[in-house]
Amino acid sequence: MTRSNDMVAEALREFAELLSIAGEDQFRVRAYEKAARAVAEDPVAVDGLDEKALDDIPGVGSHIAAKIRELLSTGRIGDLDDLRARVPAGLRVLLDVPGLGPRRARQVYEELGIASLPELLDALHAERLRTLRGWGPASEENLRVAIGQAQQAGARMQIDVALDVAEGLVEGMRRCPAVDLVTYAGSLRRMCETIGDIDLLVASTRPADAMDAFATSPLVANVSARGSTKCTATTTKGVHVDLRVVAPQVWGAALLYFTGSKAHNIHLRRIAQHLGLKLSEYGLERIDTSSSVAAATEEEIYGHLGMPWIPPTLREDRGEIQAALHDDLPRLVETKDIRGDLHVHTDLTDGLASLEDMVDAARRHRYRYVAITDHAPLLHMERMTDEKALAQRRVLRTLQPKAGLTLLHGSELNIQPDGSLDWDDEFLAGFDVLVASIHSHFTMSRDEMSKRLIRAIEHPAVNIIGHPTARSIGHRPPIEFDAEAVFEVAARAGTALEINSFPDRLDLNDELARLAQDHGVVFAISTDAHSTRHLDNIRYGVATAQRGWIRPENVINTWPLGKLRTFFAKGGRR
Ligand code: DGT
Ligand code: CA
Ligand code: CA
Ligand code: ZN
Repeated sequence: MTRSNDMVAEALREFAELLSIAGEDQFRVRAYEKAARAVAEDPVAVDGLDEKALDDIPGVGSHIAAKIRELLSTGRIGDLDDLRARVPAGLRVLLDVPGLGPRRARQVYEELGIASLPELLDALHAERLRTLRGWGPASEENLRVAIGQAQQAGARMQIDVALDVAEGLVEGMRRCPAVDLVTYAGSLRRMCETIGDIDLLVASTRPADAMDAFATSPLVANVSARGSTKCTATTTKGVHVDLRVVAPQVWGAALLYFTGSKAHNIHLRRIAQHLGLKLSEYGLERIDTSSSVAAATEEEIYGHLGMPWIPPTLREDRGEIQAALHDDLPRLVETKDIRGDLHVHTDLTDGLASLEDMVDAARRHRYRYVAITDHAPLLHMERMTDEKALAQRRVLRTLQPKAGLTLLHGSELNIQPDGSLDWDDEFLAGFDVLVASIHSHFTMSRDEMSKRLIRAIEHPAVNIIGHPTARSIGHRPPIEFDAEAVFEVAARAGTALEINSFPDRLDLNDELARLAQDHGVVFAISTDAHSTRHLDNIRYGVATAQRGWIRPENVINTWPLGKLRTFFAKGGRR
């Protein structure tokens, strides 16, 4: 018998748990729990039933029957997506962890302040989860197994998980005397939005010693294959690693090869052939005499192919090779160009840290300015009010004299299905900066969705559209709209589009950002921080911008404050 019932029951249970996290009415929560049990225990397979028959299952009302029918025919429940989208960003990434579940995700978030996957994996590894109420060594082990199984199933990693592991491995290898050079290559060096496996590259004249150091590293759990220069292993956090050891004199050729992308490599090889050269992981050599032309550094190899060094974030064969040949590579925005974060939450709504702590953290980043943008009232579960917003503004003003950076008071508004926003125009005018985002109703016609976005973009108080496509990597597809039309309006209206740095968002993504830049759009690279640690995520937003060929002058938070304030005024006064 089919177990569509299990799938449905699971979704209903998640619905109940998210309603409970959102602080919704207990009757509604219990109605979903009851329906989940009823479906799980019903001997009849639900996937053959129509709405009427579903309604007849004891414990399932007409409202929930309609949701079940929606799930069975479309594979999703729109309201469940909305509910997931409304949970705090840091908690959201925990909800996606296999084997954790909403209740425990919230417990970990609230009691340990864990708001990212690397932090969760650290806690699991340090056996800190078992100290929580209701947990023990067995539940830690179950979680470890569930995460490991998901990884074996070919699931790609979030970039922050991969980078955390890779940086630990590189640091460890650097301490080994047999290691001359070490770095990570592959999709991680290109800063792709998700990572299949980590490719670690080492230059050494004593490969066996270097491989021993890797195999016995405390971060490596299990070596599955070992040759004389190649090794495949799994780390203690369940991450797959390919290690290659090469001679120092071919470092550049190997780094180029193993960084990829494959398409970039193939295009380079074609160019080499036209020049009578052969490019491989061992170097660039002449086809006729097989004598080596270059191998030690990437710069030399690119140089002999007639181009400057190409940054790894561009190596996707999306025009970077032609641009390099014409010495026309874009200057790319870098993390050091970023002067402030324009999307930050505090514990006034769903953040973990206080206003004071977030301001301190922004100062530690040596920012010149930071915008505090807590959620607005229409995201009901956050219970924002006019009074709370004004009180926060007063506190912000009292912190200003000793802050060491400019504190901007903002908010993250909710774009309604018709494009309208929270608060009236007079109240909105009191903010220094406003982000407007879509947090619900992700499925509308392309035409209606475009109108919705355009209305928000054209609002005179809106400065930035937050996470414009509202996607959640691996979970929710981007919303559909006429990108070119929307970008044209954004460019004309003086509304920036966000490149959200959250590892499961990266929104706009690289390709859309590039298209937007071509239409004259400017960007805010922001973290959407819900904890002090999240401010570090800026590197993922910057990398996404680089992959979209974004130049620093088109990123508003590289601008000095005066220019930024003029932009925020949108031609009027603010
Ligand atoms: P991933 O791991 O799926 O996120 O993506 P990559 O790009 O890290 O791919 P991976 O780990 O399979 O290989 C690492 C690099 O090695 C890849 O970016 C380019 C290079 N490479 C692998 N296989 C080939 C190949 O058949 N031809 C060429 N030209 N390069 C390859
Ligand atoms: Ca890889
Ligand atoms: Ca690999
Ligand atoms: Zn936000």
